[in-house]
Amino acid sequence: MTINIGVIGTGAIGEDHARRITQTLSGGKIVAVNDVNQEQARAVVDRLGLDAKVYESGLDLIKASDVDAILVCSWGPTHEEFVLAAVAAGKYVFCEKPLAVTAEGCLNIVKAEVAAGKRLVQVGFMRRYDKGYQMLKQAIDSNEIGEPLMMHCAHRNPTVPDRYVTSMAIVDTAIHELDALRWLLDDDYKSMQVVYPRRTKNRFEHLADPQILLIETLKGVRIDLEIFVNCQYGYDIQCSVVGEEGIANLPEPQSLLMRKGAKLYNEVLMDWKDRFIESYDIELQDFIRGCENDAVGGPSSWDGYAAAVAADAAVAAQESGQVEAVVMVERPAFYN
Ligand code: NAI
Ligand code: ISE
Repeated sequence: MTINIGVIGTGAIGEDHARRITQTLSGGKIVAVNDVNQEQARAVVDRLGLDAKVYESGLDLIKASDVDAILVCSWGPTHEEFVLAAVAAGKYVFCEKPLAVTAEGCLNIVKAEVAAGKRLVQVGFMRRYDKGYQMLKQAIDSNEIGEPLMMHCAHRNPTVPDRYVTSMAIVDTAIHELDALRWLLDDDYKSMQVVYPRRTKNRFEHLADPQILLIETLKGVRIDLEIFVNCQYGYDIQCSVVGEEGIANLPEPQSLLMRKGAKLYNEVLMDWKDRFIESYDIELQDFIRGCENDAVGGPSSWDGYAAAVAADAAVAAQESGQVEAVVMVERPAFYN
């Protein structure tokens, strides 16, 4: 059985996902693509040698009778409309983060999916598929380090483009931790606060960088998350869980231990595409299997909503300098 897939947004991650579905994974075929930049869409079709129709409109692609499932890889503000259209068409949809740019938008998707009566949406929170994060979760769930008390995390990018503004440190970057940490701890958030260390000179004038997000969960776990998107030296993701009986640390990505020029060192990756390459492969293979078996799983619309509520509170905290409460609606039984 082959799942015919349409990709909306053929930029960096849209092209990468189309490549992995075509060259690495099994069970899926890209039959349709769309991008507001049509030349971009055509260039991706050519580069990857796809046998795919280029649509002028994402909504037409969703309606196409030969498209079974959709990947939404366009810019964040466009996600809600495309995901809602896919759900209305009864089609499976994998949506890159964020599910929608506001909690309200995510809730619209949650309501539409509940009304549809079955899981149709998988959100691209790929860290849940990363082996290192899964080992951390296993250590927590098996009580190997006792009850988690604190976490120390860092999300560092070498650089970001100048369109990147201060709120994106939360809604574009920390959103990965906002999902992964509640999943790791099986907990939800109570509050968010943001404090600003001395700013790096390697940033744009309009961007506060680095930032520290201070999080409290409902069970009382305290988390500090450094977000440093112009750190220069590499793409570096750190996560340390301090428990009552021990500490579990996210493993470093595998790399050669070098002895050279009187130094002993490991190289640091520079790109998120390389750091999480296996996780992206596994999450999308999981999505294709979910489509085949009529049982899409993985991070849900509810998880997209929970991360968005936390992000909204964190952005409010960036602006107010205060501790901001995280308040969610009641979780529909559908997602239990
Ligand atoms: P990008 O800018 O490279 O590509 C986005 C593409 O979407 C562009 O080609 C743009 O023309 C197209 N687009 C924008 N509006 C559209 C519309 N209404 N209809 C059709 N196409 C439209 O951006 P990138 O880095 O690929 O990010 C895309 C999404 O993926 C974002 O939501 C981003 O947050 C997410 N992302 C997720 C990552 C992860 O680690 N899971 C990594 C990078 C991005
Ligand atoms: C990007 O959109 C991603 O999702 C990456 O995983 C993240 O590390 C980066 O900060 C974002 O800009």
